Amino acid sequence: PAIEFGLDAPFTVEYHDSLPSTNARARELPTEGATDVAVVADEQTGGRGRLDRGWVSPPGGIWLSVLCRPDLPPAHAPILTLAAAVAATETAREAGVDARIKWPNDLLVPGTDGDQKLAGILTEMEGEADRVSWVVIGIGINVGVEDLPAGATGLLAHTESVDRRRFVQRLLERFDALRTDPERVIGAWREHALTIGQRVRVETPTDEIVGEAVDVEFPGSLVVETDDGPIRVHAGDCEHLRPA
Ligand code: BT5
Repeated sequence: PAIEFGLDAPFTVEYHDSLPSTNARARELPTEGATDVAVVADEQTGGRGRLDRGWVSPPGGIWLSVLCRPDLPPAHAPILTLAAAVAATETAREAGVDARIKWPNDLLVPGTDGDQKLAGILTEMEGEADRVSWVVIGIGINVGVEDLPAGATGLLAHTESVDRRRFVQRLLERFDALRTDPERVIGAWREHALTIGQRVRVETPTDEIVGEAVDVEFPGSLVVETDDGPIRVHAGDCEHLRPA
């Protein structure tokens, strides 16, 4: 691995031209005793989404995984996914792209043909009952628009040029500031959310919840107002969220 990304970020940045998956690489690092490392690749050959879905990762995208060892119980770890979503959204918005957050982990850009997916986040962790041992937060942001699946968009569809190194730097700075500030994460998340106020249908492994998404609560649950009252859905339980 070449460590020559040249960033002065609050994380050690490990850059690769090509990897199967930056998350898979970052997951190897805890055994090497590392923390606060960001793994960046130009291309992924086996990019992963949630729930064994794939993530298309052509060259030139922003494929990034952050390894950290937060002092958190595993049940609170979803706040870090939200922190990453806020960091990515604010960085995209700074670059002139109208990114919004779809709960729990997607960045979308609203358009005339509907919302298009700009980015996704995959969080993986290991830990004991009361304390996380490590967390890897994988963030995939499309830059170019070629070779993407239907329904996807890239930063370059919405802005003239993207300095990926600077983008990663700004994203990591924001994530670093947010990771210990859950109140700001929830506040900023609400501000950028597309989901709040929508009628939604959430599929979980055991249930289908239909109602109005009214809020997000620490550590990242969606509050859905149903005919039977409010239901809190945990981020990890969401298989699909669709407009209802
Ligand atoms: C996600 O999963 O949205 C999480 C994606 C995380 C990717 C990053 S890249 C760096 C790190 N290393 C990895 O290996 N992964 C992380 P999910 O919500 O399950 O969405 C996956 C679905 O999005 C797929 O089933 C496709 O329908 C669609 N999809 C695949 N590639 C896409 C892309 N490049 N852009 C937009 N949508 C895509």
